[in-house]
Amino acid sequence: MSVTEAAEIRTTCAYCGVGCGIVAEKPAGDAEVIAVSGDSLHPANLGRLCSKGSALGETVHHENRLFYPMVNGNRVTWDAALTDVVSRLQSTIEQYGPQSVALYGSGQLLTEDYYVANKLMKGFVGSANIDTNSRLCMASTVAGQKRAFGTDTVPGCYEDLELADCLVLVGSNMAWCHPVLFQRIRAVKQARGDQMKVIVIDPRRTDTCDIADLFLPIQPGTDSVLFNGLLVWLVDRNVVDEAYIKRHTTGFDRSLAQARMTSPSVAIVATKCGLEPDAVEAFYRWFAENGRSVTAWSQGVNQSSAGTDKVNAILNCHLATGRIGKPGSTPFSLTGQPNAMGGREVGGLANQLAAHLEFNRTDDVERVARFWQAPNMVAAPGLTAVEMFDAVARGDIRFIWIMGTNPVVSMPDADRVKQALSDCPAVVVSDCIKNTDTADVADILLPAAGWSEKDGTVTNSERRISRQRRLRTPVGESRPDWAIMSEVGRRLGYSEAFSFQSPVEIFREHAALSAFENCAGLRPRDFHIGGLKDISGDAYDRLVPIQWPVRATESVGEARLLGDGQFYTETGRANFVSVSELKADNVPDQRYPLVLNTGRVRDHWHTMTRTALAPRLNQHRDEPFVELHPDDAASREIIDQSLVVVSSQWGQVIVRAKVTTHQQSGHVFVPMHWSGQFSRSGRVGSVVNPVVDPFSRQPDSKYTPVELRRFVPERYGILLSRSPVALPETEYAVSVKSAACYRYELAAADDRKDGFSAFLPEFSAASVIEYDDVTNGVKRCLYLQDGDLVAMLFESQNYESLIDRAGLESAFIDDQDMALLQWQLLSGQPGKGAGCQGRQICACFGVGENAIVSAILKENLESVESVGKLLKAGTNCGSCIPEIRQLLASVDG
Ligand SMILES: Nc1nc2c(c(=O)[nH]1)N[C@H]1C(S)=C(S)[C@@H](COP(=O)(O)OP(=O)(O)OC[C@H]3O[C@@H](n4cnc5c(=O)[nH]c(N)nc54)[C@H](O)[C@@H]3O)O[C@H]1N2
Ligand SMILES: Nc1nc2c(c(=O)[nH]1)N[C@H]1C(S)=C(S)[C@@H](COP(=O)(O)OP(=O)(O)OC[C@H]3O[C@@H](n4cnc5c(=O)[nH]c(N)nc54)[C@H](O)[C@@H]3O)O[C@H]1N2
Ligand code: SF4
Ligand SMILES: [Mo]
Repeated sequence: MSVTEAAEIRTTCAYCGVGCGIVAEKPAGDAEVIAVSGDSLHPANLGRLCSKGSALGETVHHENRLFYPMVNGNRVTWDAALTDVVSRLQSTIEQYGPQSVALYGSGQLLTEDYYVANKLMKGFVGSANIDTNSRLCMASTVAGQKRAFGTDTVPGCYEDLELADCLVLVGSNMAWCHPVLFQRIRAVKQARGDQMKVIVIDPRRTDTCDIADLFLPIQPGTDSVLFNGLLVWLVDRNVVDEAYIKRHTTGFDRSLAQARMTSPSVAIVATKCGLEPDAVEAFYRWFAENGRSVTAWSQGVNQSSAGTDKVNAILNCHLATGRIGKPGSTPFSLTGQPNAMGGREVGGLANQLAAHLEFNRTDDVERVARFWQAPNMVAAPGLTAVEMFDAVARGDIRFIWIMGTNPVVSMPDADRVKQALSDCPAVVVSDCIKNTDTADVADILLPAAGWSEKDGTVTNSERRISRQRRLRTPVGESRPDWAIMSEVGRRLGYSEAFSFQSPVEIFREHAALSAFENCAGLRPRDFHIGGLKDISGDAYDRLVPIQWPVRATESVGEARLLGDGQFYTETGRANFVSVSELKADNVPDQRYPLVLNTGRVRDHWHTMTRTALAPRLNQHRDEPFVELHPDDAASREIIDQSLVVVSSQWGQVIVRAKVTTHQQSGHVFVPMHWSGQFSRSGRVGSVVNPVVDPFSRQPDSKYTPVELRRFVPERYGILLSRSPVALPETEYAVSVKSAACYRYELAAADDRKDGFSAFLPEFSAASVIEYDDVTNGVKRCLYLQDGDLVAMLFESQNYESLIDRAGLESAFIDDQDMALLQWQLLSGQPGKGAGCQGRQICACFGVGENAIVSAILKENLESVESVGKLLKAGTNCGSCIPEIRQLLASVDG
């Protein structure tokens, strides 16, 4: 029996770079829910899953799927759509040259998709304008590692984070963004206690601090000063490995001299970074004392106008101590997307060639051209993401194909990106989802097969290649991305180069290229999976997770690299890179005095095209928000839960205030997730500045000067509807899918007499029962069709007087006694059912804040374990343990 015929299929999670293995039950026929569990055999997760991974099977149903190709909003055949793509591509190139076309891809494509995209553009279309959302994500790490190691190598593996005696987490909210890896570390930390020091460096107190011995609430952007200070400290206390520096590196003296300029003493570092000197010293001491030190980082480092320098400031400290690629002793970059690493292997960025070959290395361009037999091989790098959309805005790029990413939401200065795409003569979007902010401005929509429907490979943060396996046939007419691009390649006349009929054929070619002229005499390359270049279809089917390099057929992969001090530079030595201080040209001023930081929440994935389909993932944070310090709130008369306008010179959003001391005064945080599909005015990309790092060209999504002001509506509303409705065109509108219905949170600036019902054309045919409750100023409306409740609308001038949402939602759950329901609703009683559960804490078992607090009070619970025993909360994926701990503390206090 082949792997895909089995009742259970092993595959890989669609979300983060931890790359957890999943066991999925093969769905019967057209089933819209797939049962998934953690794969106990997968080395990344050993059976664990986080809240998002556990809910993956609930996001594969047909809601909002793009079933067939569309041109200008009309359904067409595949043949017509591809004819259109090819003719627009060819005529654009004929008229304006290959530089006038571009492809913008994604770290969520499979390696096989990505390989074909890169080959098509760089070898055959003849344009290096292929960049990906990894530019917004990993580019600074790629640039920093190349500067230091001569290649983009992640030297360590997950086990190193467990083995470390000193674990430094910089700009990483691992508890929410790499939750299973965080659970692994938590388990070790619990067992080892003080033997293992964990340091978290982040401007805000995140849930990751839950396992921290030391939290450094750093001033944003100043990480280089802190790590330069560490280098100085290590040298002054003789903790550096002089033999290693001498034998394996260059540039040490210059970098040290530079570090002494920015960071001469702990006192000066503390002042510049906004930290307590004692805390800085404790960090330095722990790093110095523990040979087994790992520094792991993510977007607080990469997404910065000084991102590449931050990476090198970190790498300098590891080079100085020889702590590279050794057990429990290494720098470690956490990749974000499931295949961010795979994208780097195939050369998905505009300044890379495939298989870690380089534009600026002798003969590499010619080498790739020869391997591909490419007629139009590019010779120089193309435009990077921000430059690419600028070129679209200028009209220099006139054809763009966007695949597996949603730039109208995720790019900085996103309104400009939206406008540029609206004006662009040819925009092709490949996505599984029909309505996204980017699909809305496309001319041609191509339906892509989704996670459960396609075969291929992905590579996680620790270089581990895992199979994603198809669980069922693609829905509608959707096709895998590699197949769509191969067909375009053939239609362009390159039938042999794009003759791929299955992913394994692409994988073999990719593996062969990695080994092509990759040997000692020719300056070898780190990325080598030549051992897999002749893999059979059957072996590919059964491939077990393996860490590259895989140089020989019998190889089992390598957990660690660079441990021998041999690097991939011209000289074989690693480079220290001199790092100066961030000179931002874009700092807060009187008009925009606050710093906007953006990032992620626990249960949503990026632009929410998939996570918003799972009711349980919508409960943890259900509306776009801004977190701000009580002082910043007070000085602007902003109260918790009120609506706030966050504005910058680029744009504005309206979001709900969350006043918290976890945020420092002067900084605010807004999640990146809410798009125009789920909110009228929560798309924060429109506020974010488009400044980029000079080396990596990665935008700085963590630092935009903004101002906040109150938004005081005349009227608030909640609409609950059995089926989804178009987002009402009011100033504030947010949709939330719950288990029983769709909820819309509304607010409007004008107090029209007819209220929100004017915005709801969907219910014009329904019969309406209205009740104006003058005692508390709430107007209630029930919409009935054929005696069935289809929607309820509650409106008031006072937000607080709108009643409990969870109670109301339960009115849609089962067959209702309509008379009783009408009485309950019109009299302001919540419907029967769960009652108010409060904020959802545990997404796995659906346990709300109120249930946990009342259990803590009633049963005198004192530990996370006792809450778990009673309510099951926190006992599956563990992502909510920090929040349970906070509830225990708050009840206790
Ligand atoms: N739940 C969830 N998980 C995800 C994703 C998701 O969308 N949702 N996306 C995945 C992807 S693609 C990525 S790239 C990763 C991102 O994973 P992370 O990088 O962990 O997540 P972010 O929230 O973007 O930012 C991390 C932290 O950087 C901090 N920070 C901001 N400025 C600075 C600074 O100047 N210095 C320091 N030291 N810290 C700073 C922020 O306050 C934030 O807490 O997550 C992956 N995992
Ligand atoms: N303000 C702010 N902006 C940010 C960030 C931030 O921290 N702050 N982080 C940045 C980072 S690190 C990242 S990685 C980006 C992520 O941002 P995006 O990549 O724009 O976000 P996603 O929602 O993941 O978009 C993926 C799209 O691909 C579709 N899709 C899923 N599977 C497939 C498939 O197999 N084929 C095809 N063709 N389509 C598919 C999904 O439906 C979705 O529309 O955002 C960046 N933007
Ligand atoms: S940590 Fe969660 S989101 Fe990331 S791969 Fe594992 S299950 Fe998926
Ligand atoms: Mo990312």
